[in-house]
Amino acid sequence: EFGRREISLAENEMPALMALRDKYRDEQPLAGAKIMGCIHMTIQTAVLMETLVDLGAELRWSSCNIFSTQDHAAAAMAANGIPVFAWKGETDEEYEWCIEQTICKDGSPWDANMILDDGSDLTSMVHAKFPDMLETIHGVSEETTTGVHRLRAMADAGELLYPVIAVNDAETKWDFDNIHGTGQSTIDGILRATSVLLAGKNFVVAGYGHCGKGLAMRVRGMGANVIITEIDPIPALKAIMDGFRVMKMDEAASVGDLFCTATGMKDVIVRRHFDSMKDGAIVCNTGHYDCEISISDLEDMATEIFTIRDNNEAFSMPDGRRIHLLARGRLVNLASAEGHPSEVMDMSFANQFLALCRLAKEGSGYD
Ligand code: NRN
Repeated sequence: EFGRREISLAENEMPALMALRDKYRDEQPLAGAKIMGCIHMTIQTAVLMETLVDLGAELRWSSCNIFSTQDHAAAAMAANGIPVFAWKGETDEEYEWCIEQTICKDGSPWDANMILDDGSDLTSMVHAKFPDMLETIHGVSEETTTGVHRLRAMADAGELLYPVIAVNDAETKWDFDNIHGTGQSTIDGILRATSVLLAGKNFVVAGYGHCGKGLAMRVRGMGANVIITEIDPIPALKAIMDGFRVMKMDEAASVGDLFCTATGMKDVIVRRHFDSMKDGAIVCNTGHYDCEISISDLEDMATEIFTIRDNNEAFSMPDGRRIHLLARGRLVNLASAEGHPSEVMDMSFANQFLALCRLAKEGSGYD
């Protein structure tokens, strides 16, 4: 019931999806569409899922992160007869198992013909373990920056065997979701895990892409002194001209009170940075994968690790300093809060809907 109540609230905040339901109900553009979905199983995703079903699709669904499922959203989908394999706090093995359940029905691959992916873990698994399905899959609509990067790398290597619609690259997705969604939901995740004062603090944002820019803009609004770290001179110059201090992480590590990575790269914050951080420094990540902060370095250095509260662990250093890691370095906005608000996901998911309708219309001949 709780999930259904929140879904009905979200429907009022997602007018684009609701208008698309009305516009296309008679046409049933997704009749015959059998979609495997791998994206954060949130209330907003539930509204997208029920839109797809309303317009004809059959779904099997998992989340694309072990911590991002909102269980009441997943329960509402299950109660509505939609096969969903997702819960908050999956192990890495359970995560793989959940994705496999969306590929297989009763133990063998079903006749799925489309994919909705976020980060392209589902695409990777289908290509690696179920290559026979590739003939019947018209293509994938990919939600996020990291997923698009991975798919482009697969395509460049000649390994991508079906078409991709990069939903992330739609202006009405990245210029709103990545900037304004990430800005608000990342602060939300940090505050739920720490209740820390942001005003007056030195807040280091690693990466000045769309997500980093949105986060920097919002954190400045909370009164923090924002420092940007970058490896690319062009976004670094943009950050300077947007009025932020810019430095390398080697320098920022000793200045920051809070750190959040938004680079999509790996090993952005590593041992030598932890060595020079202040006592009580708070470190987190809002990128898709948990590779941006070196958890293994932090674990190797720590004399003691203990949980302060949900999504907030203190790592004690030999010299007595304590460093706080939020959500185990996994995307803090969805692991420690509820991801982006409905209004901005409405824009992203309207694009997802249109992309899936295009894949359904073009069918397997799509170039
Ligand atoms: N509430 C949400 N539901 C949500 N917040 C952010 N995202 C969400 N997906 C479902 C995704 C954004 O679109 C995470 C993706 O990585 C990002 O592109």
